Amino acid sequence: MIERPFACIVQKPTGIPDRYDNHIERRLSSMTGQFRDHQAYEKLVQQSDRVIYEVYEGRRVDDQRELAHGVSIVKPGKVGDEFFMTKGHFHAVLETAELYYCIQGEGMIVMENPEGDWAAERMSAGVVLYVPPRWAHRSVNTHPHDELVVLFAYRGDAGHDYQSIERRGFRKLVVAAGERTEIVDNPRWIPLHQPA
Ligand code: PAN
Ligand code: ZN
Repeated sequence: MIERPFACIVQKPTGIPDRYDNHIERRLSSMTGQFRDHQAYEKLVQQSDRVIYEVYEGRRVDDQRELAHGVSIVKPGKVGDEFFMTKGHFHAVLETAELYYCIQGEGMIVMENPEGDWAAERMSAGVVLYVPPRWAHRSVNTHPHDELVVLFAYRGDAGHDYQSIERRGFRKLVVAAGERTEIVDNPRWIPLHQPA
């Protein structure tokens, strides 16, 4: 249990909280198979295996009374025409929700449920997004230069199921079409619940 109240400040312009317990860096090489242009992906990984997002977590307590919380920072950039993004996941305890608050930057949260319904919401400074129980979620940075900084909170014991997304991807991808952002079908997506 976290015994005492505490506050922290998300510093500007870095988006890094002035107190945190855990810092996670995810590099391009941890996203094998997720970007649709495999050649562009391999080339970029070989050129430089960049950090494409970071997470600063507050103390995580695996307890349903607590709220896991922190800040995720997705870097600007693309693999081919597809924007940098997080791995994305369902919660291991599927029936748990999450709240996002966009602090700075521009992007999109792409979501889907096990039945294959999907949704995408635009994020910019001040947007609050409620991700209901059962919906997988992924953050995508659509800005050409700025980082996407998002505060998150979810039930402490929710856990993460990354495997389902690693295996079949998200139904929708977010790509650049000139100056515009487009949501397109993922050619390798397979429904989680195939009809018998
Ligand atoms: C977020 C994510 C964070 C990083 O805190 O963990 O944005 O994305 P991945 O976990 O998909 O790598 C969250 O949704 N937590 O449950
Ligand atoms: Zn989550």
